[in-house]
Amino acid sequence: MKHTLVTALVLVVQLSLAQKSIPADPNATEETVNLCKNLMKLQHERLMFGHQDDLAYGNGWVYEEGRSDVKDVCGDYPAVYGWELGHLELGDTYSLDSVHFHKIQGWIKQTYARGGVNTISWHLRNPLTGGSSWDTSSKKVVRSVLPGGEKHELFVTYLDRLAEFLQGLQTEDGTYIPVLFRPFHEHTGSWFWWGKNLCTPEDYKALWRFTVNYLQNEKNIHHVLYSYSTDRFKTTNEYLERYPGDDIVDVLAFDLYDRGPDYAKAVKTCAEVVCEQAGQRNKLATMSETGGPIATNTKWWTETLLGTLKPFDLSYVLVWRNPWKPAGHGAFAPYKNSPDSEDFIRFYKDPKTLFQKEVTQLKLYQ
Ligand code: BMA
Repeated sequence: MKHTLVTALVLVVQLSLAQKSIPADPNATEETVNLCKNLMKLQHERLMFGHQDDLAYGNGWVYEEGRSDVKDVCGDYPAVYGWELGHLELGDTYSLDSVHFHKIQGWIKQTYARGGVNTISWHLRNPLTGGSSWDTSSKKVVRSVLPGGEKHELFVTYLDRLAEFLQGLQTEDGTYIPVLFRPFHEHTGSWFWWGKNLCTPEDYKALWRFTVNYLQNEKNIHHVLYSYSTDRFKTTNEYLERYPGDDIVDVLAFDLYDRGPDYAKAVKTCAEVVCEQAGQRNKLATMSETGGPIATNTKWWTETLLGTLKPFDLSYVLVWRNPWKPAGHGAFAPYKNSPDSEDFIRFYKDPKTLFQKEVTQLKLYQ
C-alpha cells in the first residue's frame, strides 16, 4: 500500500514537472507559450504541411509577391514555412541560397499575421576552417567554438548576428514573433561539421547548451521553440545519444528523404521513436525535412507520404525547397502543372492534412 502511494506521488510530481516544461524556456513570451500549447494539442488531430522557402521563390520564379508553388497547385499556402539563415553569421545581406535576410524577416511577419508557423534552419559556415557547413575536414570544430576554444569568440559573433535577426522579428506593436529554431540538425549523419563522427556526444550537447543559454540569458530571446532534429536512425538510443536535454528542447524531430524502397519503413521506425519520446517528455514531434521522387512517383503524396505518416501524432511534415536555380536537386513541392499536382490536391483535401486557411482559424498564438 505504502509502495503504491509513493509510486502515485512520484507520478504526480513527474507529471507536474513535465507540465511546467511547456515550453522549455520558463521565460517564454505569452505568444510562444500559446503556440507551443496549441501545437501540442493539434498534433494529436492534424498534420500540418510545411514547405521550405515557400514564399521566396519556386520552380521558375523568384521574389513574386504573394506567390507560392504550393498555392499555385492547391489554392492554399502551407501551414508551416521553413526559412534558412546560412551566411547570416558572416554579416551577409543574403543567404547561401541567395535569399535576402530582410525579405525573410518580412515573410516571417506575414506568416505570423495570418496565423502560420515559421521554422528556421541554419547551415552556418565552419568557424574553424572558414569552409561551408559541409566542410568536415576537421574534427576539432565543435570543440573550437565552445568556451575556451580558439574560435569561441568568432562563434559568439555568429550568435550575435543570429540574435539580431531574431530580435527583428516583431510586429508593429513590439510583440515578438515566435519561431521554431532547428540548429545543428542531421547530426546523426556526418556531413556537417557538427555531425556524428566530427564531435563527441558531450561536445555536441555542450554546443547546444551554450547556444541556447547565450540566446536566452545574454540576448534575452524568449520567443523561440528549440527543435532537436536528427537524420534517419534505427533505435531510441541512437536518437537520444546526443539529445541535449528536456530543459532546452521543445520539439523532437527527424529529417528523412525518400531515396529508395526502404523509405516507408525507415520513416515508420523514426516516427514511432519520435512520437513515443515526445509523448513521454511532453514535447512536440515533427518530421522536419523530407522530399521524394515526385516527378516520377505521381502518387507519392497520398500513398507514400501520407500513407506512412497518417497513424502518427506528428505536428507537421515539411518538404524541402523548390530551387529557382541549379542546386543539385529538383523541386520537393509541387508546382503549376507538375506531374504530381493531382495527387497533391488529394493530399491537400485529406482530412488529416492542414494548410494555411484552416490554421488561420485556429489562432495558434492566442
Ligand atoms: C540543401 C540544399 C542546398 C541548400 C541547403 C540550405 O539541402 O537545398 O542547395 O543550400 O539545403 O538551404
